[in-house]
Amino acid sequence: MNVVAHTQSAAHIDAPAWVQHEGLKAWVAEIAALTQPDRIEWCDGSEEEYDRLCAEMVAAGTLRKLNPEKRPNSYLAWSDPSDVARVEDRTFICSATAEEAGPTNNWVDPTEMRQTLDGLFAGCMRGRTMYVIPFSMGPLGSPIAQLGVELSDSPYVVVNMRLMTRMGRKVYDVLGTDGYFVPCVHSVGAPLEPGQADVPWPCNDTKYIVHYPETREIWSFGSGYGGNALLGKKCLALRIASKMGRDEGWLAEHMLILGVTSPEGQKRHVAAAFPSACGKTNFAMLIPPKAFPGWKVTTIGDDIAWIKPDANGKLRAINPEAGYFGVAPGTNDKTNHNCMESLRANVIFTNVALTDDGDVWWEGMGPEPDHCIDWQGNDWTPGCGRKAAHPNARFTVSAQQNPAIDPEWDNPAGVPIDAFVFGGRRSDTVPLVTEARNWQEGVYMAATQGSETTAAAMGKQGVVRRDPFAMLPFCGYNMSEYFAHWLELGAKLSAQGVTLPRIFCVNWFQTNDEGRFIWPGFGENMRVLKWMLDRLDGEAEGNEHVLGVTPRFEDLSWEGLNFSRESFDRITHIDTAAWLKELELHKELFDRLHDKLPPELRETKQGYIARLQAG
Ligand code: SAT
Ligand code: MN
Repeated sequence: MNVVAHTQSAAHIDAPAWVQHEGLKAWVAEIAALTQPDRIEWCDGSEEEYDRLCAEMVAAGTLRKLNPEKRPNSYLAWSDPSDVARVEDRTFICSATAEEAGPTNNWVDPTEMRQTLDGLFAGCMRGRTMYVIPFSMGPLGSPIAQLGVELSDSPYVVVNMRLMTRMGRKVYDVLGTDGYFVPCVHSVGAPLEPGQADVPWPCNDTKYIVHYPETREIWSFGSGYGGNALLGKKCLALRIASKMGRDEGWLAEHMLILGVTSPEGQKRHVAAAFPSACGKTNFAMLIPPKAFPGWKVTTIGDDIAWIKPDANGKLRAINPEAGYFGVAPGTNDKTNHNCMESLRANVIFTNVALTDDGDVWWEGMGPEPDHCIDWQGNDWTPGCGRKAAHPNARFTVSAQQNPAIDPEWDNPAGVPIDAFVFGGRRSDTVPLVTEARNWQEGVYMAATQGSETTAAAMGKQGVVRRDPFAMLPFCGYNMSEYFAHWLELGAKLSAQGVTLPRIFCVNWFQTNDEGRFIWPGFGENMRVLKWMLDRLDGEAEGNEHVLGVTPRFEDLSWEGLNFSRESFDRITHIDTAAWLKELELHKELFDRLHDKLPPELRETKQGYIARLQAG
């Protein structure tokens, strides 16, 4: 049904009767006229559609069906080796001016970028199907949620979006005849000539991940992988939504959300931001140790939080996503039992290894197989010198498969946030946990958080990469204005008499002289989490120092864990000289952001320095 060649009218796109939105139809016709797909398919989000597309991708060699006895209803995709991760250097925030994008984002004048993209997208879907993918970020109809429609020529994107978002026909019920949606255009950038054979993972060496914050549009070209292609995730739910939040008085954050229920039944909610490789998914699915009988940790989200003040000013959060796109390597039954349970069936794996019995394997999953096929399709044996799974190999799975899913995870009203936690990976200086004295000092800590680069893992002094709020690659506007937004929101809510969430800063990653982690982490982080929650009730003591409050050894519960006072003192000690040096390093970040940097941050820094020097 070659319906679209140079069609300008909505009449020729064969929209099904359940699509009643004329604006959407006109936009689909416009994009089809530009990209010239052979066919248009209006996705309904049904299981039948999912199964059919997966079967088509198996036939095309894009997916392998895994052994149904080992991994029911699950698939494995191997990407092109050039298309394995987000491409930050090809990600652009095309606001009207460079200042609005700020010094931490790539910026190109929007007029110029539109010209470039018009050229790239012209005819780019020839020989392919354009899928119309309606989705909701957040519970359908929630006042915090947003709708989007992604037009993509990748069936892999369709099936992943069905797991990662609320996708399908039900979105049209909310959208109605004239509802607002964020338009997202995606192409792998690999048109096919008549008769030309396809490859298993089409993509293009030229890649653009482009955001127009003013018109709230997303255009992505050349990649079929993860956040480059599943446009609801980092593009919409963080870059575009952070800008919406600034304009409208709410927050779109790179945060997990978890619930903690005490044996007495009191429930608290925590939102936590960590840069990549800090065990975010593990923290979101934490299992309390045996010494905490009756305590329960439940997952609302593992990656993104949208947080809005309710009518009383209380900050309430939803997880805009409906699935997990998590890193597979390192995940196992000990590090994350709940995650492994989530992955038993109905999973799409990308770039992990295929075992001889038709299952999957990755580094750190468990015992090495004697033989498998690596993520590039080659034979792999232990000691061959290559990784079997790509280090950024992923699983895509519906959140509903998580045995620790929070009963409120889909509540349109969200959950009330009691505490924010910020963390990084630091081998020294930053203590296990610190409660900020107030909102402003908490914002300072979050703004200056960072992780050591891998040089540290090789035993050298690592270089700290600052990653403010873990938002560096995800803030859709000027990072300095983002800090100001956090400060203003806090000030506004305080002025209304609202009790703000407390802000804590954690570091699970201090190392000893042999370079080994001192703190056991994982489930044992429950001990720190409990201290934080007890602080909210005024039930936990701590040592107040120049940066805030940190527990003393006797302030944590140690039942069931053999951890020495000496080790604890080492990972909670405030080293004055190290902190003076650390604060000096923050200057680099502040200099880079100096244009619109809120003066409160420099004042906070001066306050810390003065207190440290006063000893
Ligand atoms: O590829 S994603 O952007 O979805 C995940 C990540 O890189 O953080
Ligand atoms: Mn993330």
